[in-house]
Amino acid sequence: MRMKELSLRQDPDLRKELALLARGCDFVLPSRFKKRLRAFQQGQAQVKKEEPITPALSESIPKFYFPRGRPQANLNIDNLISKIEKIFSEFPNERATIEDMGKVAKACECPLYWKGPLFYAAGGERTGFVSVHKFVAMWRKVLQTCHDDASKFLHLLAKPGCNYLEQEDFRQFLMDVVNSHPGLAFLKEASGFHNRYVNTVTQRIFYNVNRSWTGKITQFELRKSSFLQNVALLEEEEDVNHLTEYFSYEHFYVIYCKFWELDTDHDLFIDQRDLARHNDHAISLRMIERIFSGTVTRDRKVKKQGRLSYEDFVWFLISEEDKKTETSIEYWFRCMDLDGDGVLSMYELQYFYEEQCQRLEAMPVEPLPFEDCLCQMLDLVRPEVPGKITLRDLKRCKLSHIFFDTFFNIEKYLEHEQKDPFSVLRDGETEGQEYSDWERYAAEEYDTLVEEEMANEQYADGCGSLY
Ligand SMILES: [Ca+2]
Ligand SMILES: [Ca+2]
Repeated sequence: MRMKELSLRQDPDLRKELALLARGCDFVLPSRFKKRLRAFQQGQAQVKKEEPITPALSESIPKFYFPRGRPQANLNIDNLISKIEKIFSEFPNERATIEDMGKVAKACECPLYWKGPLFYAAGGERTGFVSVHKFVAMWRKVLQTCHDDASKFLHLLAKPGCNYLEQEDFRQFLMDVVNSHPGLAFLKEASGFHNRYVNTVTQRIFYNVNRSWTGKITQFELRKSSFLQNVALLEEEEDVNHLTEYFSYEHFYVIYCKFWELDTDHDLFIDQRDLARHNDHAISLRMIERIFSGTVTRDRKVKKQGRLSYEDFVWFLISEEDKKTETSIEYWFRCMDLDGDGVLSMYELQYFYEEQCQRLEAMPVEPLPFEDCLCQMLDLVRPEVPGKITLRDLKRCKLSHIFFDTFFNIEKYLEHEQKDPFSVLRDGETEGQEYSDWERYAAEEYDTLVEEEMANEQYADGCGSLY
């Protein structure tokens, strides 16, 4: 019995799962782990009966599964509540408006910009204020049931009874940021842009946080991401442009202007011909077609109606300009995996390379024969199973951007070709890199757009007047 228990303990997979659970992760254990966990626990129980009790084994297994965070020891809820009641006593009729909620958030020991979610979770939207009783009842329940920031924030934003967040759940929170953050004060006059900014930030949240692509952010995903740290930073950082992961206005401006250029009739949708014009037709038509196939877009009508929404364009542009992130690698992998079997096979690579060859010949540049290109790429990716490139291989190789550009972006492919191989290898080392490819692109494009704007003051339509 002891041997069996030891071998389970040494099992690296199980240990990893246990470690994750011990940190309070919220996800369902695969059944094979459940079985092994049960066996492990039963093993422990029998050891207790059969063997002399040693101190280590006599302790019962501590609770390690905390779906709503690990409860804090000595948490005095009544103390916390009395602080909040004191703040409410300062307000007329002990009612707080949205403007008062900053003080309430601080009394709750929350980051300042939790004020919107706190207000709306206590029903403030209906009456325009929250009473002390309603607020305290709501917050007491949160304190009793949610034990860390991810769990509390999700509870505040989610629809009743839901344990995940969908895109619209972020709306009120983000609108409150737009309405009250000093770094976005200039947007006050331009209410038409509030929605666009909120939509863009929402897409960026899902792009970075919703690693499962389900459209539903779980507590586990929220906890693992940098999002709540960024929400906390909104309080200290007066310039939202420094928060480049989610909230940067400049990044929004770049994405929106890039879309505006392609969306010539400004109905907020683009078709394949519009998207093909991106970056001077750098992306192959076969790839453009794949983007409209429904494999990487949230809007279900993309394939049927042949048009891409602004929200889906946000995903496209970030993936196109930074092919080193996990989401981006998944994005392009999905596009290249024509039969969806989870492997890029030779015929799929050849399908995309054919068009690259035709385009090179038209330039005219003599293309590398497919076999030579294939050798180079296999050398670069070094797949675990020879000849079969998986998502895992591409994430591991650190040069996924070169791989993808070789197959569908003629301009970037030629750029990589002109670099010496050593600088390319250095490029692959993203760790320690000060700016991501996306940040660099957004900064350069923003400067260009502002210069253009200054050079042409008469350019007054659409996004022209909003930098
Ligand atoms: Ca259009
Ligand atoms: Ca495939």
